[in-house]
Amino acid sequence: MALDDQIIDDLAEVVDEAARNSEPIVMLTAEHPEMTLEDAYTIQRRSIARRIERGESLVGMKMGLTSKAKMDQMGVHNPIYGHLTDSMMLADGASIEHAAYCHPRVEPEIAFVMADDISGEVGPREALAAVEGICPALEIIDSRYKDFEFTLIDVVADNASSTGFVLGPTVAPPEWVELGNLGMVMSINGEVKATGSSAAILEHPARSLAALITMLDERGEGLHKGQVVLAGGATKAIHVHPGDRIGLEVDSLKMVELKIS
Ligand code: OOG
Ligand code: MG
Repeated sequence: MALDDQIIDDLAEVVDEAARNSEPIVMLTAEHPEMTLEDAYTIQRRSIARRIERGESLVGMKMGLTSKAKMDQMGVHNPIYGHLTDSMMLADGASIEHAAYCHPRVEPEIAFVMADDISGEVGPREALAAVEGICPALEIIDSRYKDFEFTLIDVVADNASSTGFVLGPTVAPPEWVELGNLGMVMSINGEVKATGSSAAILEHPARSLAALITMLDERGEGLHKGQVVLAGGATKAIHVHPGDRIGLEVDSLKMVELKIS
């Protein structure tokens, strides 16, 4: 670690407060250019610990930057992960207030629900064996950085821009569907805004799940039964506005919806 423990604690408070108040901040690396990726993940974990101290609970994890579209949008080449708490979970069809966010964007995703605990350096097949089902999901990301100016390290410290997510109603066992190539169509007010395939997610969403479990293992951690994992956006993120009704249709799965007021 490059940063002093006290600085890591202070920065965890900065990102936590920014997320809590939806208040944009200057990227952390501007003042701390020596910050490493490992420091950033420690800041992320400490910011989540603060949320848990306030009564939130950990419900799962998200992968980010798992598709070429997202990597290009961010100008990076490595997947990252973030933590999901119960306060980020929205009901299918829920309405959220645009004014409560900094600059919210939405992404079409596939989510896994875990049937078993799993940890270690695993491959996609092994990862999939621990899955109970999959669902279509919309993720709302809301980077807390001013003017979208940040490095990969800043995004990791900011919990990979995690803000909210909606899971679709259907949880189908993975062997029932062609998980590696499901068509995905995201529309806003009935107009198609993004189309893609689950193949865009590291070529197969199970590879994203395996990559997450393997990255968590570096910290001696793993996934637990019942946890949700967002595999990452299949297309680039789309800005949302008041009055938007966002829908995602994924082949073989039911639709998931979110409204913005
Ligand atoms: C980082 C979060 C990326 C995804 O699905 O790729 C992400 C960002 O774009 O702000 O959630
Ligand atoms: Mg995402």
